[in-house]
Amino acid sequence: SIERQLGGARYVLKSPKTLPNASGFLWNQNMLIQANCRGFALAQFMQPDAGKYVSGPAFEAKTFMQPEQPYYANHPGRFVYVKDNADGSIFSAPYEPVRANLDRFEFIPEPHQISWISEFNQIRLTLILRLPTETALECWQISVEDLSGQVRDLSVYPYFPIGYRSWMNQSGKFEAALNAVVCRSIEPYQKVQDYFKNQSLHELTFLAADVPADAWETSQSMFEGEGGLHNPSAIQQNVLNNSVANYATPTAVMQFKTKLKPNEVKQIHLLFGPAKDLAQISTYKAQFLTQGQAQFNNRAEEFKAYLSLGKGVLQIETPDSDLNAYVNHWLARQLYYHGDVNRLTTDPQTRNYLQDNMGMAYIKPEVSREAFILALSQQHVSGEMPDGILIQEGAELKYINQVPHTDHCVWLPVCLKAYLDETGDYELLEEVVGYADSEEQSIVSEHITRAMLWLEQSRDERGLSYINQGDWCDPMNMVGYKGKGVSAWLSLASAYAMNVWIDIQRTVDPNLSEPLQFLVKQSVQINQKVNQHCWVDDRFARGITDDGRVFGIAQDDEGKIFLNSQSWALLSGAADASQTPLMLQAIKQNLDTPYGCMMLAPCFTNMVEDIGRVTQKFPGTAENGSVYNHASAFYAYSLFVQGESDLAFEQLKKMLPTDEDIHVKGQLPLFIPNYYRGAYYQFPDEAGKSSQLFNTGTISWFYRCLVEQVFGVAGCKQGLNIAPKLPSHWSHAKIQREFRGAIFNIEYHRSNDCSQQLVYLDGELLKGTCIQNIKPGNTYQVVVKLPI
Ligand code: CEZ
Repeated sequence: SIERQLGGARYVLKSPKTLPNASGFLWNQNMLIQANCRGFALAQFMQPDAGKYVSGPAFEAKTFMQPEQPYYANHPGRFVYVKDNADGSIFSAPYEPVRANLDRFEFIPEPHQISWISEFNQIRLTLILRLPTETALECWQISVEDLSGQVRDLSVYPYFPIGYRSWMNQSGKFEAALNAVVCRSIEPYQKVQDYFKNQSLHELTFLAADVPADAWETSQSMFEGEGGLHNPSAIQQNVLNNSVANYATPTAVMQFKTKLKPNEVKQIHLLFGPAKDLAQISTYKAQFLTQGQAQFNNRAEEFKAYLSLGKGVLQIETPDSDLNAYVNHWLARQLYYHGDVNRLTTDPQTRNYLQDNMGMAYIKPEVSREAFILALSQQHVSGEMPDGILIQEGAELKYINQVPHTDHCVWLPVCLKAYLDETGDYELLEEVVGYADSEEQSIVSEHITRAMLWLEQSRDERGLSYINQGDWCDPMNMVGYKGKGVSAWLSLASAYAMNVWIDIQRTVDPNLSEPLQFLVKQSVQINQKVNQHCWVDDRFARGITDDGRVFGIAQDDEGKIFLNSQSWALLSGAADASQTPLMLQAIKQNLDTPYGCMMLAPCFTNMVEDIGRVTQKFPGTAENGSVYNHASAFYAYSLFVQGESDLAFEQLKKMLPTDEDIHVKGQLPLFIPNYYRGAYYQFPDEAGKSSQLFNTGTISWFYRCLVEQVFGVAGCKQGLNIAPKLPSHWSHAKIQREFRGAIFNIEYHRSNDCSQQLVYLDGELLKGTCIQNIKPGNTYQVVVKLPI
């Protein structure tokens, strides 16, 4: 029931029941929408903070995009009812709310649009959703087609529920001059200052059509009547009631009476979204709705043009068709989404901002450059980085960014390394940038050295890093809230970050300055201290609590092993040759599942008051022992660096749904989700299920692993370094790699006639592994021979 078309550029899901939560997502500069195969949808737009323009029937929390969103009958969605006026039979597209037994169903997510085909009773309804590239607005095309060869007399009713918007003031009515249902609400508030703040909000939600509506309904309860969503009373009537919703839950429904000649197709175009006032709706209509299909098609062309600016630097042809499909059509897109609109927040978490921009180095490096500078301009003179980066005027640190986390400095050199490799832009290190809390200015290098020194100092008497109320693991908030607890992971990550920074600095000048020489010693010392205090039996513990309890060890009841401590010990050099196999064995035994490695195990089933909120999450979800792909990506990266390439590749592959496990994961391979359910041994029934959430730091690391490790085409200061780590079962592969303005067509072959890697550049054997003197605009042919 799932078909991959165009090499993976298109998927067709042929039943609304096999993967009921499968979804696609579209975004632009001001909005984001995730729509699932059955018609349910979640959308956000910027005003300037992320807000919603429709709600569920109950009041909702407002934080970030949630994993595993539960859908229910009244959940926001975009639906179209169709009634055959001759016999009164009804169905709805795509599938909800009527859930009729359709003769044909197709959910077709593509990079630039999402569409659905539903057939019932010899009527075909095709819905297509597109977005403009800037405006927070949904553009819909509804096509109704007769398949019976008879004259048909139909009523078509788009039903776009608006939901419970406000306990202060909400209403809905049809504005004839606009041919639109317009619903109004007032954002509930109590503080007088919020009245002034709320002036920027777009408090109208409208549905406008290019075909005059014959009738409409704006009250949810009038629409449903006694029939309910499966068979709404309003639709059982000949014409809708044209009611007004005065302080009642509003909805947007229109009726279009349509006579079709045999095999005729008719189209209706709709705009749906938030607006400030009626004038704006009329501007939108002029801009997006007056020329019917031609204008609708422009949306596709524009969106494709937008996506092509984010196409990345890698196209692949490998023996693995699942990997090819994802990498060639979806990976860069998911990365571009993160890097271009920063997950639609105004204060991205610093670690997310830096890692998303690490990925952006492969897409639009000039954007990464600006992002690093902006982040550093918000650094404190002490070297400390803030919890979030304010990327818009007037933005403030909200939600999780008001909780002090201690890892943000780590990401500076780690992410910068990928950027420097990709661009060779070492001038960035010389840029002068200010600080948040002083008039002082210094060059980027000095900023980062200070960040490293801050990490060095933020350690206790044992030499381990304070965790405060969290590190990379957001909800690990009670290990160190009394000011004493330490994080083994952060200690290791600090040592690794220092090492990366020292290497970068050595490339610039082999004679290290005094602070850098100091850091060389300290990173060695940190590794020693972690070994001394946190190595227990066959693993590195996760930390030591405020009261001195070492946790994340076999002696614990739950949370006996944490993946991140092991991965980063491999990266930092803390693990020696005798420890590594022990750790890998412990991971295999405790954490490995068919869907990837769990982040910790066994998952916590009870609150642990000296670890914190993470232990309250449901076992197997998110940080409490899911297969948290971001952590799996760290693990994969650390394995590549260790030379465990096959095991590393396996981690990457498990992130993608394949024919074997797509029904367990419940998601199409259009994006890598932030997690798959873990708790493999504790809750086996749910294990493997996708969170359906496409916001994740995984993507940048996945891309980096492919470029730098699998295909071994990372840049260095002098040029392009060829050092592939192809999975051993691949005998060949082909890629196209764009790099510093040139194109490299690279073929890899395993062959009997070589005992070590041989690189041929335009037919000539290359001395060493680095291709130098690259001329932008040139195309190079490269053959890489690898031993079997
Ligand atoms: O968010 C992510 C963060 O955006 O969790 C990661 C962290 O490194 C990322 O920066 C691991 O903790 O508050 C919470 O409980 C959660 O931790 C969320 O913030 C979490 C969600 O999974 C959203 O992606």
